Amino acid sequence: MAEKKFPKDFVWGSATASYQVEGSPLADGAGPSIWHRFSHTPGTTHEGETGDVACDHYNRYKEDIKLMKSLGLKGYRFSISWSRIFPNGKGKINEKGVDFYNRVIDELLKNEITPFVTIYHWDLPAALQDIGGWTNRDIANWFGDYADYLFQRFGDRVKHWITLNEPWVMAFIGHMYGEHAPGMRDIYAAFAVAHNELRAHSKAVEAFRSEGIKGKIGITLSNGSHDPATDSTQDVLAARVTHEFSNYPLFLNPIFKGKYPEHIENFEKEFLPKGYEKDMDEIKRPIDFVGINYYSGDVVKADPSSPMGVKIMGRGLPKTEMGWEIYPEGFYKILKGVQDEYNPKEVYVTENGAAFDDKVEDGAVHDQKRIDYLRDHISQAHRALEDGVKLKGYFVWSLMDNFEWAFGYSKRFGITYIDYKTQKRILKDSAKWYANVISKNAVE
Ligand code: IFM
Repeated sequence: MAEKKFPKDFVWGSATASYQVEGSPLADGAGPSIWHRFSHTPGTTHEGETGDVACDHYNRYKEDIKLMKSLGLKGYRFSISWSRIFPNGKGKINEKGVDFYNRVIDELLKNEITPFVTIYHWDLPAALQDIGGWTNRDIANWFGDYADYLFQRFGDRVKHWITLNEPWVMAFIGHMYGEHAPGMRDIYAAFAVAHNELRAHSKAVEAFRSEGIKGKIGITLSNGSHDPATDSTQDVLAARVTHEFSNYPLFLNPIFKGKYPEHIENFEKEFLPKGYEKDMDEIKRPIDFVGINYYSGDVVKADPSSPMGVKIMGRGLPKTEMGWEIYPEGFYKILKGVQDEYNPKEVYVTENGAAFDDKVEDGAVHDQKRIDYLRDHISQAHRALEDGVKLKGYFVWSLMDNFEWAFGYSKRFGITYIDYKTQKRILKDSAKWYANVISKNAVE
């Protein structure tokens, strides 16, 4: 089989997020986040599971970084918990929270692993939720100040910054479908949140530039490949609307072009906050890279009887444990689409991976399905690279099994298995396979 080589400086990494791995959410003076509050509310997560312990990464980060080193990882993407730094979201600073991330960053650098920091991965300080959270326009300033503070404290060593992780999920799963914190069900609130996320992102980029940080800043967006179920004009339009609404265009169109995508303005304008047009000039601001998360693909049919006018269907392909169809070609389409539509200076795959029902057998985890998934997706990333996508790195989701939000610990995405009873880490076969990809800088 032919070997697909990657460029010499390609960043092979893995990703995690604070609430999903750290545990000890209230340790050393940290304030509660909305995920702490939500997961402690009965009926919100699988079997009432919470991030109280998670992977105990807060205490075991050294061991985990050693593990990364043993795999040859070049980069590690992790997020900072806002309420460890500002327990109330603003005002009083918690030095012990700053110390924790200083220790993580220094340990990574000591091991020659480049830190990629996500400023926000869904764990808003609960104190800010009490004053409206992401629906409050003031959040753009709260977030801008928080980000600015991170640049001041960590910007000497962290050169890659991601403002927000998957703002679509936070806006719509958290505020329209109510399945994530803060558990709201209000379409107007969801669109207001999406708009405020863009404003907040812009404030952080502005602060980054004015601090003069010698580094790069971008945003990470969630994506699925949504193809028309048939060639009919209606299905083609339904797929396009779905793409513009739930993929990168909803955020990149404002950031790169200063306006919402065409079909959002055509069909969903009524949901956007009044006077939103006045903010668009400020939202349009150059960024250094785009982060793409991709897991799955589906097909879309026009369906006037459904609330959004579309019906999302499968192709009958094999699924992961999440029930998501495995469609590697869609990964290529998303990467190529982002380059063709917005021509970003750089693109990183900030998440890609799969949950499977892993079992430990004689101390090993033979996760061949995950190896197949990763090989097929990395091959499509290579194809995108060859076709002109300015792809600079790939981060597997996830370094280790972790708290999968409302699914608790029932879904395992890691290339490392976590025995939650003992906190023992076991490298799955996919981790060893990935280490081999990294050392060869190639996939077969
Ligand atoms: O676990 C999540 C992550 O927090 C954000 N992107 C998708 C992953 C898998 O669902």
